[in-house]
Amino acid sequence: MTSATLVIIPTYNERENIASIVSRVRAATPEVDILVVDDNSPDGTGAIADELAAADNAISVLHRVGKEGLGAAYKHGFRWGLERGYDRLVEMDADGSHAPEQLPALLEASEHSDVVQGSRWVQGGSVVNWPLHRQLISKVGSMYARLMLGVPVKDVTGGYRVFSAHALETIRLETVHSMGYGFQVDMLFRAHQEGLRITEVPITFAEREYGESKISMGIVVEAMLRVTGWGIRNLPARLRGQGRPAETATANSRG
Ligand SMILES: Nc1nc2c(ncn2[C@@H]2O[C@H](COP(=O)(O)OP(=O)(O)O)[C@@H](O)[C@H]2O)c(=O)[nH]1
Ligand SMILES: [Mg+2]
Repeated sequence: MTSATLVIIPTYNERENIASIVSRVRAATPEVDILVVDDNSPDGTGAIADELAAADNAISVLHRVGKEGLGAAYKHGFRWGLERGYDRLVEMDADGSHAPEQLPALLEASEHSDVVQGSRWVQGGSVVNWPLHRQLISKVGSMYARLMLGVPVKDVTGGYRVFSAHALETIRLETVHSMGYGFQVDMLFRAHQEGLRITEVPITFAEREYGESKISMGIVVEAMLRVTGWGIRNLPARLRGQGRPAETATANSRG
Protein backbone atom coordinates (compact mmCIF):
# COMPACT_ATOMS: atom_id res chain seq x y z
CA MET A 1 0.00 0.00 0.00
CA THR A 2 1.39 3.39 -0.89
CA SER A 3 0.80 6.48 1.18
CA ALA A 4 -0.11 9.75 -0.45
CA THR A 5 1.77 12.79 0.81
CA LEU A 6 0.91 16.46 0.35
CA VAL A 7 3.43 19.23 0.99
CA ILE A 8 1.61 22.43 1.92
CA ILE A 9 3.48 25.67 1.25
CA PRO A 10 1.84 28.86 2.57
CA THR A 11 2.85 32.02 0.73
CA TYR A 12 2.57 35.71 1.24
CA ASN A 13 4.77 37.76 -1.08
CA GLU A 14 7.17 34.99 -2.04
CA ARG A 15 7.60 35.87 -5.72
CA GLU A 16 11.38 35.34 -5.65
CA ASN A 17 11.11 32.01 -3.82
CA ILE A 18 8.08 30.08 -5.02
CA ALA A 19 9.43 28.56 -8.25
CA SER A 20 12.66 27.48 -6.62
CA ILE A 21 11.06 25.82 -3.60
CA VAL A 22 8.52 23.97 -5.73
CA SER A 23 11.15 22.63 -8.10
CA ARG A 24 13.37 21.58 -5.19
CA VAL A 25 10.48 19.62 -3.65
CA ARG A 26 9.75 17.97 -6.99
CA ALA A 27 13.41 16.97 -7.37
CA ALA A 28 13.90 15.75 -3.79
CA THR A 29 10.58 13.87 -3.48
CA PRO A 30 9.03 13.25 -6.91
CA GLU A 31 6.30 11.08 -5.35
CA VAL A 32 4.68 13.81 -3.26
CA ASP A 33 2.10 16.39 -4.31
CA ILE A 34 2.32 20.08 -3.53
CA LEU A 35 -0.31 22.59 -2.49
CA VAL A 36 0.58 26.29 -2.48
CA VAL A 37 -1.74 28.28 -0.20
CA ASP A 38 -1.54 31.92 -1.20
CA ASP A 39 -3.24 34.76 0.66
CA ASN A 40 -3.72 36.91 -2.44
CA SER A 41 -0.12 38.15 -2.30
CA PRO A 42 0.15 41.69 -3.72
CA ASP A 43 3.44 40.74 -5.40
CA GLY A 44 1.79 38.21 -7.71
CA THR A 45 3.01 35.00 -6.05
CA GLY A 46 -0.40 33.41 -6.71
CA ALA A 47 -0.15 33.92 -10.47
CA ILE A 48 3.34 32.39 -10.57
CA ALA A 49 2.03 29.41 -8.58
CA ASP A 50 -0.81 29.04 -11.10
CA GLU A 51 1.71 28.82 -13.93
CA LEU A 52 3.66 26.14 -12.08
CA ALA A 53 0.43 24.21 -11.45
CA ALA A 54 -0.62 24.44 -15.09
CA ALA A 55 2.62 22.75 -16.12
CA ASP A 56 2.61 19.95 -13.52
CA ASN A 57 -0.31 17.82 -12.28
CA ALA A 58 1.37 17.26 -8.92
CA ILE A 59 1.02 20.96 -8.07
CA SER A 60 -2.17 22.72 -6.94
CA VAL A 61 -2.89 26.23 -5.69
CA LEU A 62 -5.39 27.39 -3.12
CA HIS A 63 -6.18 31.09 -3.47
CA ARG A 64 -7.44 32.77 -0.34
CA VAL A 65 -9.00 36.22 -0.32
CA GLY A 66 -6.49 37.98 1.90
CA LYS A 67 -3.80 37.73 4.54
CA GLU A 68 -5.19 35.94 7.58
CA GLY A 69 -2.01 34.49 9.02
CA LEU A 70 -0.15 31.24 8.82
CA GLY A 71 -2.56 29.29 11.02
CA ALA A 72 -5.60 30.05 8.87
CA ALA A 73 -3.68 29.22 5.69
CA TYR A 74 -2.53 25.87 7.07
CA LYS A 75 -5.99 24.97 8.37
CA HIS A 76 -7.41 25.60 4.91
CA GLY A 77 -4.62 23.59 3.29
CA PHE A 78 -5.01 20.69 5.72
CA ARG A 79 -8.75 20.55 5.09
CA TRP A 80 -8.13 20.55 1.34
CA GLY A 81 -5.68 17.67 1.70
CA LEU A 82 -7.81 15.60 4.10
CA GLU A 83 -10.82 15.93 1.79
CA ARG A 84 -8.70 14.50 -1.02
CA GLY A 85 -7.53 11.54 1.01
CA TYR A 86 -3.87 12.41 1.64
CA ASP A 87 -2.59 10.47 4.60
CA ARG A 88 0.52 12.51 5.31
CA LEU A 89 0.51 16.33 5.27
CA VAL A 90 3.71 18.35 5.42
CA GLU A 91 4.23 21.95 6.56
CA MET A 92 7.03 23.75 4.72
CA ASP A 93 7.97 27.42 4.40
CA ALA A 94 8.27 28.91 0.91
CA ASP A 95 11.44 30.87 1.57
CA GLY A 96 13.94 28.01 1.43
CA SER A 97 14.48 27.87 5.19
CA HIS A 98 13.20 24.29 5.19
CA ALA A 99 15.34 22.27 2.81
CA PRO A 100 13.26 19.93 0.65
CA GLU A 101 16.39 17.76 0.46
CA GLN A 102 15.78 16.89 4.14
CA LEU A 103 12.16 15.88 3.57
CA PRO A 104 12.96 12.18 2.97
CA ALA A 105 14.36 11.96 6.51
CA LEU A 106 11.20 13.53 7.95
CA LEU A 107 8.96 11.26 5.90
CA GLU A 108 10.91 8.22 7.02
CA ALA A 109 10.41 9.21 10.66
CA SER A 110 6.71 9.73 9.99
CA GLU A 111 6.35 6.03 9.15
CA HIS A 112 6.34 5.39 12.89
CA SER A 113 5.04 8.65 14.37
CA ASP A 114 1.91 10.78 14.21
CA VAL A 115 3.80 14.07 14.18
CA VAL A 116 7.37 14.69 13.01
CA GLN A 117 8.96 17.93 14.10
CA GLY A 118 11.88 19.20 12.05
CA SER A 119 14.08 20.58 14.79
CA ARG A 120 16.83 23.17 14.96
CA TRP A 121 17.46 22.66 18.64
CA VAL A 122 18.27 18.95 18.91
CA GLN A 123 21.65 17.37 18.35
CA GLY A 124 22.44 17.50 14.66
CA GLY A 125 20.08 20.42 14.06
CA SER A 126 21.35 23.89 13.20
CA VAL A 127 20.58 27.35 11.87
CA VAL A 128 22.43 29.15 9.10
CA ASN A 129 22.50 32.93 8.78
CA TRP A 130 19.99 33.52 11.53
CA PRO A 131 20.73 36.64 13.56
CA LEU A 132 21.54 35.99 17.19
CA HIS A 133 18.45 37.79 18.47
CA ARG A 134 16.16 35.51 16.46
CA GLN A 135 17.99 32.43 17.73
CA LEU A 136 17.53 33.70 21.26
CA ILE A 137 13.81 34.42 20.81
CA SER A 138 13.33 30.97 19.31
CA LYS A 139 15.28 29.08 21.96
CA VAL A 140 13.90 30.99 24.94
CA GLY A 141 10.39 30.77 23.50
CA SER A 142 10.71 27.01 23.06
CA MET A 143 12.06 26.62 26.56
CA TYR A 144 9.22 28.67 28.01
CA ALA A 145 6.60 26.65 26.14
CA ARG A 146 8.23 23.40 27.24
CA LEU A 147 8.11 24.52 30.86
CA MET A 148 4.58 25.94 30.75
CA LEU A 149 2.97 23.20 28.69
CA GLY A 150 5.11 20.16 29.38
CA VAL A 151 5.44 19.53 25.64
CA PRO A 152 8.63 17.47 25.38
CA VAL A 153 9.85 19.07 22.16
CA LYS A 154 12.96 21.25 21.79
CA ASP A 155 11.75 23.32 18.85
CA VAL A 156 8.08 24.10 19.43
CA THR A 157 7.71 26.92 16.91
CA GLY A 158 9.50 25.23 14.05
CA GLY A 159 7.31 25.01 10.98
CA TYR A 160 8.85 22.04 9.17
CA ARG A 161 6.55 19.19 10.12
CA VAL A 162 4.79 16.07 8.99
CA PHE A 163 1.33 15.21 10.34
CA SER A 164 -0.50 11.98 9.72
CA ALA A 165 -4.12 12.47 8.66
CA HIS A 166 -5.02 10.66 11.85
CA ALA A 167 -3.14 13.26 13.89
CA LEU A 168 -4.94 16.17 12.21
CA GLU A 169 -8.31 14.53 12.74
CA THR A 170 -7.51 13.85 16.39
CA ILE A 171 -6.36 17.43 17.00
CA ARG A 172 -9.71 18.74 15.72
CA LEU A 173 -8.39 21.49 13.50
CA GLU A 174 -11.60 23.47 13.38
CA THR A 175 -11.16 24.37 17.05
CA VAL A 176 -7.62 25.78 16.58
CA HIS A 177 -7.67 29.58 16.41
CA SER A 178 -4.07 30.73 16.90
CA MET A 179 -2.33 32.66 14.16
CA GLY A 180 1.45 32.55 13.73
CA TYR A 181 3.98 30.82 15.99
CA GLY A 182 1.06 30.34 18.39
CA PHE A 183 -0.53 28.06 15.83
CA GLN A 184 2.55 25.87 15.67
CA VAL A 185 2.75 25.59 19.45
CA ASP A 186 -1.00 24.96 19.70
CA MET A 187 -0.80 22.05 17.25
CA LEU A 188 2.03 20.39 19.19
CA PHE A 189 0.38 20.97 22.56
CA ARG A 190 -2.82 19.35 21.31
CA ALA A 191 -0.92 16.46 19.75
CA HIS A 192 0.85 15.86 23.06
CA GLN A 193 -2.36 16.10 25.07
CA GLU A 194 -4.00 13.54 22.80
CA GLY A 195 -1.12 11.16 23.41
CA LEU A 196 -0.03 11.24 19.77
CA ARG A 197 3.46 10.08 19.02
CA ILE A 198 5.82 13.00 18.32
CA THR A 199 9.34 12.60 16.94
CA GLU A 200 11.92 15.36 16.50
CA VAL A 201 14.30 15.06 13.59
CA PRO A 202 17.27 17.41 13.23
CA ILE A 203 17.16 19.92 10.38
CA THR A 204 19.38 22.67 9.08
CA PHE A 205 17.33 25.86 8.99
CA ALA A 206 18.72 28.48 6.61
CA GLU A 207 17.49 32.06 6.76
CA ARG A 208 15.77 33.25 3.60
CA GLU A 209 17.90 34.94 0.93
CA TYR A 210 15.03 36.77 -0.81
CA GLY A 211 12.03 38.67 0.45
CA GLU A 212 11.15 39.58 4.01
CA SER A 213 10.04 37.72 7.09
CA LYS A 214 6.33 38.17 7.83
CA ILE A 215 6.85 37.52 11.51
CA SER A 216 6.07 40.57 13.60
CA MET A 217 6.54 41.35 17.26
CA GLY A 218 2.76 40.93 17.54
CA ILE A 219 3.04 37.29 16.46
CA VAL A 220 5.72 36.60 19.06
CA VAL A 221 3.66 38.30 21.78
CA GLU A 222 0.52 36.40 20.71
CA ALA A 223 2.39 33.13 21.09
CA MET A 224 3.79 34.05 24.51
CA LEU A 225 0.40 35.15 25.86
CA ARG A 226 -1.34 32.07 24.57
CA VAL A 227 1.31 29.75 25.96
CA THR A 228 0.97 31.44 29.35
CA GLY A 229 -2.83 31.07 29.29
CA TRP A 230 -2.76 27.42 28.18
CA GLY A 231 -0.10 26.64 30.75
CA ILE A 232 -2.11 28.05 33.63
CA ARG A 233 -5.32 26.38 32.51
CA ASN A 234 -3.56 23.06 32.04
CA LEU A 235 -1.73 23.06 35.35
CA PRO A 236 -4.22 20.85 37.26
CA ALA A 237 -4.11 18.22 34.50
CA ARG A 238 -0.32 18.30 34.47
CA LEU A 239 -0.11 17.85 38.20
CA ARG A 240 -2.22 14.70 37.74
CA GLY A 241 0.26 13.51 35.06
CA GLN A 242 -0.69 13.20 31.41
CA GLY A 243 0.78 12.66 27.95
CA ARG A 244 3.88 10.83 26.91
CA PRO A 245 7.41 11.91 26.06
CA ALA A 246 8.49 12.60 22.48
CA GLU A 247 11.30 10.61 21.01
CA THR A 248 14.26 12.40 19.63
CA ALA A 249 15.59 10.81 16.51
CA THR A 250 19.35 10.98 16.31
CA ALA A 251 21.22 12.23 13.28
CA ASN A 252 22.10 8.59 12.59
CA SER A 253 18.50 7.66 11.97
CA ARG A 254 18.64 9.67 8.76
CA GLY A 255 20.67 6.78 7.34
N1 LIG B 1 -0.70 32.21 3.15
C1 LIG B 1 0.03 32.86 4.09
N2 LIG B 1 1.35 32.57 4.25
C2 LIG B 1 2.04 33.24 5.19
C3 LIG B 1 1.47 34.22 6.03
N3 LIG B 1 2.43 34.68 6.87
C4 LIG B 1 3.56 34.02 6.55
N4 LIG B 1 3.35 33.15 5.54
C5 LIG B 1 4.29 32.21 4.93
O1 LIG B 1 4.76 31.38 5.96
C6 LIG B 1 6.12 31.03 5.74
C7 LIG B 1 6.97 31.46 6.93
O2 LIG B 1 6.96 32.86 7.04
P1 LIG B 1 8.26 33.73 7.34
O3 LIG B 1 7.86 35.14 7.21
O4 LIG B 1 9.39 33.25 6.49
O5 LIG B 1 8.49 33.39 8.88
P2 LIG B 1 9.92 33.24 9.61
O6 LIG B 1 10.69 32.23 8.84
O7 LIG B 1 9.55 32.78 10.98
O8 LIG B 1 10.53 34.59 9.56
C8 LIG B 1 6.51 31.69 4.43
O9 LIG B 1 6.34 30.77 3.39
C9 LIG B 1 5.51 32.85 4.33
O10 LIG B 1 5.28 33.27 3.01
C10 LIG B 1 0.06 34.51 5.84
O11 LIG B 1 -0.55 35.35 6.51
N5 LIG B 1 -0.60 33.80 4.87
MG1 LIG C 1 11.20 32.41 6.91
